[in-house]
Amino acid sequence: MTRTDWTRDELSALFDLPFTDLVFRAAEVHRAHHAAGEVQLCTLLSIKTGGCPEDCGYCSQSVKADSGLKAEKLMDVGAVLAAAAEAKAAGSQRFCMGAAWREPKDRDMGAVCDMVAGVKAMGLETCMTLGMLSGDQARRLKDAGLDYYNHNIDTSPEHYGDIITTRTFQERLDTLEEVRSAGMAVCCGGIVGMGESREDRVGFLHALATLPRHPESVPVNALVPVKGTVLGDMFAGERLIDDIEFVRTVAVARIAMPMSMVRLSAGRESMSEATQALCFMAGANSIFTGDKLLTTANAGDSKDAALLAKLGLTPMTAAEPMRATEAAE
Ligand code: SAM
Ligand code: DTB
Ligand code: SF4
Repeated sequence: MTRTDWTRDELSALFDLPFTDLVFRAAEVHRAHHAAGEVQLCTLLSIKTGGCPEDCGYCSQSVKADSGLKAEKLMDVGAVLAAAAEAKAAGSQRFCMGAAWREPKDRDMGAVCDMVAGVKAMGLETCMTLGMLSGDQARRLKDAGLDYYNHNIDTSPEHYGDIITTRTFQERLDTLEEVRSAGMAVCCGGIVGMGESREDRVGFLHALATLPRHPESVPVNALVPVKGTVLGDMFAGERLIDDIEFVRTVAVARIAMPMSMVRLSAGRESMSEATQALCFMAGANSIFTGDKLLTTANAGDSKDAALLAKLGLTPMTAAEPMRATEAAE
């Protein structure tokens, strides 16, 4: 039975373990619940870029950011499906579509649902991240064939207001509940390296690990400092998070949420191969592939293939079907 009653003290004690003990424990948990030699490959596409009314301090796509990004319209369904076909050909298992919206407008739902249905018909897992959802929108996405909805809590409840002021932590939880009620799997994680304390990282993982059901996917992003964003400018040229502390965060996520896929997400571009290898050792078993995340650069397929080959890891082919959900039942 997967535990959802973790205390902050317990997670804090895990963080405090000697590093090799922590990684060893995380590796044990990883091996007990997953094929430890396999890594899930996911591809991202920004289906609607820029011009977002929210003020997330890390994001290049906020209207408040001076990142030079030009606001675009929602992509055509055909162009999205062409990108999905490319991702599939490159070996990706999941196709994640992101839109720079506070929430989708009902007039966009038809096109968005067509995208979901088209990508699903190619045999890819479907994921979308469109901001807040109403219950009705969540059900429409589910009916169209959406497998996963990504909606990050980003940081601890206490630190949230320092990063984003245009919505509350509770509003994130409300959308997650709508996603669950509609019967979709949840992808929910956050960002480290935003000037948060160790306690905030504990609080962030605690919030995830005490949800009524653990998210099936937990993306752990390292802040990509984008010029013109509040956080990008604040931390320009600084080391955002110590590599060892990043690996600790991955390890604690793995131990606290044994069934979940833990995704080494944004920030891999600036991470050494050795740090990424430690993350895989500590239980990360999913990455974003391709040469672009949403608006910033990513490692690229050939670099990733070389890294996986060097480490003797293989791309996951069969979906791990909603493990965390099954375990909670
Ligand atoms: N607008 C939707 C929302 O915020 O829910 C979806 C798109 S948003 C770009 C998806 C996630 O990407 C954010 O929740 C955040 O965790 C992550 N993200 C955005 N910019 C980032 C950055 N510069 N570095 C690391 N992660 C970032
Ligand atoms: C997530 O946690 N990370 C992805 C995905 N979910 C949507 C997005 C990362 C974005 C990184 C910054 C950018 O490229 O704009
Ligand atoms: Fe908008 Fe999402 Fe970026 Fe926040 S993270 S500004 S909601 S696109």
